[in-house]
Amino acid sequence: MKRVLTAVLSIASVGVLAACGSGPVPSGSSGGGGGGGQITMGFSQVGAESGWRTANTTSIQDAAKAADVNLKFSDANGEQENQISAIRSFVQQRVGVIAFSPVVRTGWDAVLLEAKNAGIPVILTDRAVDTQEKDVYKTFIGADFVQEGKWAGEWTAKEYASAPGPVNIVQLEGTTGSDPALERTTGFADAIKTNPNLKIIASQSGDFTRSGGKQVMEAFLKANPKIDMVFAQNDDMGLGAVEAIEAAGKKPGQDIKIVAIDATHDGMQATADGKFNFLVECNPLLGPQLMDIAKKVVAGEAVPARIVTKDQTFDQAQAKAALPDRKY
Ligand code: GZL
Repeated sequence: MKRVLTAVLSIASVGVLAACGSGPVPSGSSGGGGGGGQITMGFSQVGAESGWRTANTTSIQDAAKAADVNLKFSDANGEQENQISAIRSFVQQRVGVIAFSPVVRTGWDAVLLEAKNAGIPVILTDRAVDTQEKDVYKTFIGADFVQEGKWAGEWTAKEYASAPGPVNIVQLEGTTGSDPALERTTGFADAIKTNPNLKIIASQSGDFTRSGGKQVMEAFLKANPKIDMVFAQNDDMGLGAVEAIEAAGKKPGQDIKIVAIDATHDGMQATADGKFNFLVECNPLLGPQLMDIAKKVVAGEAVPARIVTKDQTFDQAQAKAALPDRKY
């Protein structure tokens, strides 16, 4: 059954929900926007670690061009200190709005306060932060990662409902401390609790990369004689696991089942080919929504505190049917 988690808040309902900010941003307070002129956006991107990230970057850059937003784009190569430096630089340049995908959840208070004190609004995209500071960002646009983990776990519980125990599962976690890794772990664990035969016998970060997934899976295979299934928190690590499983002389999708999250082209192809058994989408095409919200924020309009992007799931038949029309 194809499930679609519809957007909890659409842009159209902007007027309905209380803004999270402390009211309109004075449009004259920053050089890069407001007052009807072209908006300048400073964007700090995590890096280029996965197919998802590449698609996300392309979406943001294309959407900025289409929306006539002057985009200052910085790639942090996976390092939080690079993101903090980039945000500081955007503040010094007096951009009209700052947006970023935080590589990890914590450690942002100081730089977010600097942006707030400079009167420059901040938008979170893709990943959330943990902060006690009030009104340091206007909204968070991104998926519900707990739900994604739950869908993966619910499929697993169903797939092995009548299997004699124990069912040995290994988990390839995303970047340590990142919002998607923490929340997908939570969602998956909650969902598999329904079947006591399901055991996570090993769990380690592959840092959302294909090479990371392959290295960790090689170690799991050496240390665990019986592995029934892999929960890969993104396609790239799942594809790395496929390489390791095949190198060990086993059949991915058959001897060892694989459930993954992202649904990028390569993940969809692996699912269509039967090497992945179930796939949860995490839509990376956040660019158009980001530009629309940024214009509203710079204009001082109220925006929803949280915008959840919609996801869906794919089994092999659904992946085969969807592949020709996929945009990433
Ligand atoms: C999810 C995103 C994650 C993807 C990975 O929104 O932050 O980071 O699942 C990417 O592929 O590296």
